[in-house]
Amino acid sequence: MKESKYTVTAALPYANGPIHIGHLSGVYLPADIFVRYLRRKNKEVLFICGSDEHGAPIPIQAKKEKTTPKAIVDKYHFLIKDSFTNFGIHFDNYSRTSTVIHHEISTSFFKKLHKEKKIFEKVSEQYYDNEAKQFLADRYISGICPHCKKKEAYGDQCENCGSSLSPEELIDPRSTISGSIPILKKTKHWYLPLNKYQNFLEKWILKDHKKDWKGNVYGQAKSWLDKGLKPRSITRDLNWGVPIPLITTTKKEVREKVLYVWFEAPIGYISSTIEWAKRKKKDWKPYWKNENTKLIQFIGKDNIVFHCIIFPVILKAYNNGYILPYKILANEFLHLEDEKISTSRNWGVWLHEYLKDFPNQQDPLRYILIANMPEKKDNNFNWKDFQRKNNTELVAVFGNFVNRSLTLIQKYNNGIIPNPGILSIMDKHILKKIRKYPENIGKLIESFRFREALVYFMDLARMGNKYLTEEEPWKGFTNQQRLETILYVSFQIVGMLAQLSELFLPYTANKLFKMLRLKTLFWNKIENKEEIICPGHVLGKSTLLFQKITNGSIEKQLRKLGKRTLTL
Ligand code: B3M
Ligand code: ZN
Repeated sequence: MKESKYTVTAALPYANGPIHIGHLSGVYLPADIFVRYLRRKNKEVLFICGSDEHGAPIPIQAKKEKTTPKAIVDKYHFLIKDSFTNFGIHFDNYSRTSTVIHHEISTSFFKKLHKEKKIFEKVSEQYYDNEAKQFLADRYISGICPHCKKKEAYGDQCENCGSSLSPEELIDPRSTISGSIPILKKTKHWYLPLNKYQNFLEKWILKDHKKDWKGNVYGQAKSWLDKGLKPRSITRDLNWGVPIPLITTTKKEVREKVLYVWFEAPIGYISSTIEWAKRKKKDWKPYWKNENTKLIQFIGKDNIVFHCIIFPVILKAYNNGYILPYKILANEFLHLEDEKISTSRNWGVWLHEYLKDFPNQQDPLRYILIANMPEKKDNNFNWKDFQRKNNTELVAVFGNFVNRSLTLIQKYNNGIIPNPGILSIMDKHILKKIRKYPENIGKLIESFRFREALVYFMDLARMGNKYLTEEEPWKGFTNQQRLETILYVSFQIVGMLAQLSELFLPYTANKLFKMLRLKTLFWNKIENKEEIICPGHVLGKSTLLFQKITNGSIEKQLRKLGKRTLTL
């Protein structure tokens, strides 16, 4: 019998551009490793994501590309979806917020909250571009950030310091459409009274054992609570998004008004689950309404307030048995060559472009992005480091050890795992150590310490490499039994490496499993098995696991940076 279920969500990426290494190491790789681990633990897990196709970023991108918002979301949805698949990230459902289901579900949330008077309407003065004849929601307005004083902060957020903003906080506001100084004009909107949920959130976040949330997530949520929550509008004057349902108001009033993207996008996790359930003819409710289900959300650090404050309030206000997130995980930012990744400046490494330049080289990128994951503070990706880690760690340690072991066993034992002879102290020590790996890696992953898990994993390869170098089985061996023992011990390491690598380096794991003629085992099997490969097992054909990365290919990437226009 399986115990509690897991609903794991990864932030819905905006379909306004391709995804880059920052997205991968911030959100999707940690989520992927965690889900791979849960699946190996034979847990019932549903991994949910989809494209966020609404909000001002979409029509803004459409204008840049001189096309329609619909053409933009269609183009990027599929590009993003393929990038995930091509990097081994397999969601149970990858949806999009433009689906009919999502429009229905998010509208029904709004309707119920409206009917039960959990939201209220208010007319207020908001910025309006008199030249473009348009209200300036969120990213349509920019100005100086009141916190870090950097120019070009948006009406909803400063990308430099990460603060969430509202348009009236901006110093010297300008319309991003015409560049003109906006005027104030009256408009009606619907508000979620977050202030009424202050006590509920304080109890849930600050008291209910939520101190186990990661520091950055807890810290941001707490600082919002400390400042005191205010009502927040959940609609926008925009003609792209989920139209607000006509309820008590006239058609004219709601024309060009849509649900605020941060109201409906998180509901997208639920609609994506419902879409999955319909496709699979399953019940979606246990994944969202069963108290034993653990909802674990992987997000970017600029999404914290929406997941810790707004989404939980929506779920609570809707009051229909929805569970609240059990854990919310956010990493810090990844920089590229010590500069902030920026799509508009073309300062990034886009996944679909990387794969064109480095075909079938997903794992080296996954490896460095896990090794440099910005778990506690911002971190950096640079191409030289990528080359160095690939050549001196993946090729020279992991690949070299596996390759040497395979060459030796083909040469001295016809590719068959031998029986061990008498074990030396070192052999015994190694065999004992190997057996601790699954449990220890599991502990690290359960506490979301992916970098340490990877370092620990690589130590196993290092240990194997060192063992072979010290034992020197290729140097004129006359004692066949000792040779067989060494090969036996080495292959216990190789086998464990294969089993564990599936979490981090799934393409390498696949190659290894083929070479070893082994299958991926559930975690309890690798935790409890005496031998990971048994004597008498016949190995398959070997190939090289990793390739060296040349100076030339790195220089090419450096030259490309910031210069090119994105090729799709
Ligand atoms: N689309 C922001 C982002 O891509 C936003 C996340 C939505 S999660 C419901 O960072
Ligand atoms: Zn700022």
